[in-house]
Amino acid sequence: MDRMINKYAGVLLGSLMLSCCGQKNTTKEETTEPADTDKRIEAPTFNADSAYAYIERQVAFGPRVPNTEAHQRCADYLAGELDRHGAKVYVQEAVLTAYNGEKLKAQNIVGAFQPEKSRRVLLFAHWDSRPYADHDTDEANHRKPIDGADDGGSGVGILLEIARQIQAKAPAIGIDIVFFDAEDYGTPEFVDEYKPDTWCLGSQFWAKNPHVPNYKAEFGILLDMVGSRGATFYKESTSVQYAARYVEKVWTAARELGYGKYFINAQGGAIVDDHQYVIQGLRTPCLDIINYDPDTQSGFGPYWHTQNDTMENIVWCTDNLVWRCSAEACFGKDYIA
Ligand code: AHN
Ligand code: ZN
Repeated sequence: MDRMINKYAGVLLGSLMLSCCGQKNTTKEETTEPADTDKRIEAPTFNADSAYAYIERQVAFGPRVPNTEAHQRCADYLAGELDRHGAKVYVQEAVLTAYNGEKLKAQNIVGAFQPEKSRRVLLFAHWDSRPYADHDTDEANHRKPIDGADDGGSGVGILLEIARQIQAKAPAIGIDIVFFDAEDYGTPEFVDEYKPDTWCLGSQFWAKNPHVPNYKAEFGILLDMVGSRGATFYKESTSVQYAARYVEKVWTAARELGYGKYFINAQGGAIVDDHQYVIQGLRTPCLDIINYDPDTQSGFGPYWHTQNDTMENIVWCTDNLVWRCSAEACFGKDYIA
């Protein structure tokens, strides 16, 4: 497992590294930063067991459903971890209205690394878990919350490990890790009337009210359901439409690192997800790395929105590819160890 999770996350960090290369520096601060060089620096090492443990910790709180004690305790844990890893932490509280009128006490949790840097990359995932296993084959489970080991837990787990590595190897650019709340409280399948914009409530709020005024990032990467056995990542359509250049960097980095069988060189469907709202609200190009298979019924894993979204699926067979690809795409030659 250790070796596997390493490769997986490596793709993420790897991708991150490539994306910043070769861009013109325009602001005063940027001109003082090191220019591109040919020196290629290894992505920070990624500890698989550490990322796995971060997912386990989240799941151990119980389903992180807004307005529950498990949710609050997990929020405190996540903010504490980002702080421990050296980020400036913002906890953005908001009361958001769910599809059924319920008021959700939501918290977007932001860790800003080197907040003084003007060149920034945004890494994000949702941290809440779905209150309904409404895709479960057993109807009796439809109103039960899910563990969300993969759906929520995995992206956050990888990003916490990335946070730990950022602290260890301070990159030359600023990085913001954002954990969005209330992503997964969207209109359940057992409700007939479809209401638009009921998913991604936390990111919708943040995109209108970023944690700092005039927040800007060069690009963003969303991790959603990135930890399960046999995950495949197609080029999500909205990502291709608005962030094609970064999609290419991530998928190229993955291919070059030998993970082409996970990062499929083909377009998948458009998915309503947090990146869409960040793209719309902030005009920041964002891409969604999401486990998606066009040949399955829902497009997502068989455990998706069921009682089976548990730690058992988190085997990291896809190695650390998400981490390494993103690091290479994002930090690239700008990454200074
Ligand atoms: C919808 O199913 C509408 N969006 C997928 C976004 C999602 C839900 N990601 C995780 N859970
Ligand atoms: Zn979900």
